[in-house]
This record gives sequence, C-alpha cells and structure tokens, in this order.
Amino acid sequence: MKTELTPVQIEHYQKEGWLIVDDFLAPDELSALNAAVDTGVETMGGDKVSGEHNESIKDDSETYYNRVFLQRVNLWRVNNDIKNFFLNPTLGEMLCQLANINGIRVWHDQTLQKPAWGNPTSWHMDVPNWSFHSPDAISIWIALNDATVQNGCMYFLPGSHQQADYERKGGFSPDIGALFDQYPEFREIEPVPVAMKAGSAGFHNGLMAHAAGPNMTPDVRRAMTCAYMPDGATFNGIQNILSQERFESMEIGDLHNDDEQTPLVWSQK
Ligand SMILES: O=C(O)CCC(=O)C(=O)O
Ligand SMILES: [Fe+2]
Repeated sequence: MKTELTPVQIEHYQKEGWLIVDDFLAPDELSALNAAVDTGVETMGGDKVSGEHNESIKDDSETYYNRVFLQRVNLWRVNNDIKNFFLNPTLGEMLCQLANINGIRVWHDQTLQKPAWGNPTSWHMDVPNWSFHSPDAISIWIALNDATVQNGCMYFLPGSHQQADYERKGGFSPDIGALFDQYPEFREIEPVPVAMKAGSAGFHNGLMAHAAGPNMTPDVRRAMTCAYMPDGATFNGIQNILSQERFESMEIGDLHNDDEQTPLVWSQK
C-alpha cells in the first residue's frame, strides 16, 4: 500500500478536495482485496448494510438505484480481511495527513459495483447524508478493476468542497444534475473525469461534489471504498446507516465513539 505522501499531494488534496494515487495497491494486495470483497458480498446475501436484516433495505427490487450499483455496506463487520485493510493504522495516518486531522474513525465501507449498462451516479456530496457534519470527512475509492470513461469512472468538481454547506447535497435520483440547481455557482467549475487503473485509489473530501458516468460496457465496474470521519465528530440527528437501536440511543451532540459502530483507526494521542 502506497501510503507515503509528498507535500505537493497533500496540498493538492486540500485545495482541490481530491487526489489520485496511481498503483496504490501492489498486484498481490489488489487480488487479496478483490477476493475479500467477493467473500464479503456473498456472506451478506441480500442485506445492503451488514447486521441490518431490515426488509426495507434489502436489495431485491429492480429500481433505478439498483441499476446504479450493487451496493454492500460495512463489509468490515463480516470479513476480517476487509477489517484489517481499512482499519490499518498506516492507512489511517495517511488519511489524517491528507485531511489535516489528529484522529480518524471508520464511518462505513462499501463496495460499489456498477453493473454492465449501469445507470450513472448522480452528482452529490456525501457528508450532508451522514450522521455527522464535518468539513474533514475523507473517503478512499479503490478501483478493483480498471475504471474508465466507458464503464463509469468518477468525476470530481475541484474545489467545490470549499463552497459547500450541509443542506444542499444533490441526490441519487435519475435527475443526475439536480445538484447544479442547488448550487448554480458550480456550473462554472470544469468536472474532471478520473479514470483509474485497477489498484489505483482516489481520495475525496466528503463535501466535494462528485458523480460517475453510466457504464456503457458489458462488464461490471468494481470499486471498494471506505468513508472516514474525524475522531471527535458528533451525532447530528440523521440516521443514514445507523442501526435503529443505535439511532434511538443517541442524542444530537453525542460523540461518535462506539468502536462497534465507528472504530478508531489512528489517533495522534
Ligand atoms: O462509485 C461511484 O459511482 C460513486 C462513489 C461515491 O459516490 C463515493 O465513493 O462517495
Ligand atoms: Fe459519494
């Protein structure tokens, strides 16, 4: 895992809200992660979020969203290889350097597999949907196979995180450009397509606007991602992927410090 960063890379991430690290994984690390993702997905069966056997979030309907991707969340809970991968302190320290924070917890991992002829991923921001608000959330997106303009690679809107708020967020409806109605000023920013070779990784700030194109090919576009929160982030009243039990037990302002839900990965202390 290529976790060494240069000052130029850190500056790029902070200014633009994203960074690509080519060949982030060595070929053996990539095959191990690919295998772990397949095992994890199989273990989860039809559940979208591990541990949540909730009929309303079962993946069994042919909706527009199910043709955006096959999505399985929190594989770290059902697969130790994935847990060791994303809770690796060296990775945690790298993410803290990029985000300029002192400690970091997993918010959730997810595999996002855009099927053959899959729908695009609409323009959105991540953090406004999540159960904490912070300008410093960071996600890693690893290409498990080549992500190309043809099969639905991501697009970033550089610098948009600096103008974003927690109310306007775009969405996942078929209206891929709804975010630009909410942020007319973003129409001026040139989107950057980020094709990535298998094993390369993208890092993005949770308030930076991003999207992905449709998959125009007969093969799946496979990615494994993990979203992280700064240690010290607090509950904002939004449920998102929290279990009903956890959601009901939390008051707005409570620290997200439960290692069963949001494990600490690295901390300076
Ligand atoms: O993989 C995609 O199409 C979208 C990924 C995304 O939105 C994210 O990682 O936050
Ligand atoms: Fe996203």
